[in-house]
Amino acid sequence: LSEAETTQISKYLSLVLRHKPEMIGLALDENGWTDVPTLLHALSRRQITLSLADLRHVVATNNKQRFAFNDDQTRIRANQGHSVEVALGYEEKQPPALLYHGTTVRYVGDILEEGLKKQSRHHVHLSADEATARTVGQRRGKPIVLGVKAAEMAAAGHSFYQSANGVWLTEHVPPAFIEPL
Ligand code: HQG
Repeated sequence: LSEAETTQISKYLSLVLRHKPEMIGLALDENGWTDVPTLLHALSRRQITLSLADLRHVVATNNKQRFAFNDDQTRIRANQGHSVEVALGYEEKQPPALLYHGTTVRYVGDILEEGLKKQSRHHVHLSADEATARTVGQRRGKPIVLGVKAAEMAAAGHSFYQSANGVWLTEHVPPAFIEPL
């Protein structure tokens, strides 16, 4: 596979494994997995002929590690970014005392009033360090970093999870646990 073909296949895989499996007649299980032979067959019916070695190459060389095989390599899924409902199996974890949320100054008024909401994602995203949070906030304008009293929240019964790439996740952060730094 050329680099261009590899990128093109990766984009197509993101589309079917995150958003529209039914487009090529696939189904994902509740954890987002689909069968590798079934995937290869479904692709070949759409004139995308890939060997198992090609698919392994696409997965291994992906710059953001967007896909993963299961242990015996019979199933594949996207690691994140789904719009279809899947449970990726994040484990509940005790958070540190303080986590950070990077946002932009124009959202702060609303956030302090109604808390941090997950908007279109599956969770509110929190960072373990201030610098990472600042980078996240910068995507949306003049950044500001808010502190989240995570250990206190956990003690009050809120669940926290950590993704494979280190992002902290929770359902909602009530205003009482948010402190401007
Ligand atoms: C804001 C990227 C008004 C919130 C990044 C944020 C991150 C509110 C925006 C990851 C609010 C949602 C997540 C409220 C929250 N009123 N605004 N009550 N509550 N907001 O993109 O945290 O490339 O869904 O502050 O690196 O910015 O996708 O979340 O500004 O890790 O892998 O609503 O996305 O990673 O924006 O970013 P987002 P986020 P990926």
